[in-house]
Amino acid sequence: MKTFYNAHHALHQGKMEMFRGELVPCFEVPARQDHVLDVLKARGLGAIEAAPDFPERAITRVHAQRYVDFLKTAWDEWVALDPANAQRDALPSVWPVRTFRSDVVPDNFAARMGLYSYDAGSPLTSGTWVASREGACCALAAAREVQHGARSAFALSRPPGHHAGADFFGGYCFLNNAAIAAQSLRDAGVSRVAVLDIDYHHGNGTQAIFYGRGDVFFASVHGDPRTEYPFFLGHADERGEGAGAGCNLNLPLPRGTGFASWREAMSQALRAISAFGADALVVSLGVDTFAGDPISGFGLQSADYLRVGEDIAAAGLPTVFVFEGGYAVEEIGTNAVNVLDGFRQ
Ligand code: SP5
Ligand code: ZN
Repeated sequence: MKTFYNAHHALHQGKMEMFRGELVPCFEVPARQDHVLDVLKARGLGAIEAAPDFPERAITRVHAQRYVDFLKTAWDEWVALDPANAQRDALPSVWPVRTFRSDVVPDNFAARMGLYSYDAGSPLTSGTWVASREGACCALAAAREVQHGARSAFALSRPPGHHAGADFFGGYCFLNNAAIAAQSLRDAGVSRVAVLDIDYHHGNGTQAIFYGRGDVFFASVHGDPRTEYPFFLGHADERGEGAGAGCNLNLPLPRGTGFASWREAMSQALRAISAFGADALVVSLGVDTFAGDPISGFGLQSADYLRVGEDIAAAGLPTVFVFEGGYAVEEIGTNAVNVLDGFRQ
């Protein structure tokens, strides 16, 4: 399987995220991608290439133009507020929740940070736009590979993507790489696309992007949002709306769930994807389901990820893997590559 990796990922390097009233060091660090790349090379899973460039319109098929324009200039605006800002990342601190308007774009930079985000855990840095844009290119290249007949391809990138919506960032995510890949497959003529999200956290951004559509099915296995991030979406009764009614499947599981129950839920998701009649599959591949993950609560072991890959392969669909979360940095390479290795058997 060919891998397209993000050659510019390290330009996005957040310093601190807000947690329980304190700024703590970011969990989403550059070493994550580097470790996966090292293991990929060591295990010889196929060609590894930097992503080619794609036009911005592939991104704005999924994301609002005004949001993309904001991301492009946000760092320069942040530094223009105060030259000392060059030494610290930008974090939002005010949001337009219920009863506020979001149709009028404020002039104030801090207000726009809030308009286009939903948490204070996702620092925007000097290289966020360049790294995120390159990540979208990785996803687009992997999708094109599959569209041209490959059985699978892997987009290895950070920052991750599945929490980013059409016009907001959050959950360490800025551009929704999985959604961009899925949309590019649709635009290339693939009639029905499914996204299987197996990151520990619900893929709220991906769900929201496709919620009203009947051409892209979204299925997710994740920590129950009653207790787990992102808290405000990901419940079982969210089944899609309008043309998308019945095209969204959430399988929330309690904190502490082990591989046997988790695997049964993923099988259920794969059966639903098969019943939908998908012609291609995009997998949001997070490995924060690992027992040793520092911010998550499932109990998967490294060897279990081989079975995960085998189960996905058994669906028999052309498959684009898109890297998402996973914060046990030492094991992240083994766990992610095990999925790809299991798939190829
Ligand atoms: C892509 C992805 O996996 N995003 C996850 C975003 C989670 N953000 C909230 C993290 C809360 C950190 N909790 C720290 C617990 C330390 N003991
Ligand atoms: Zn996650």
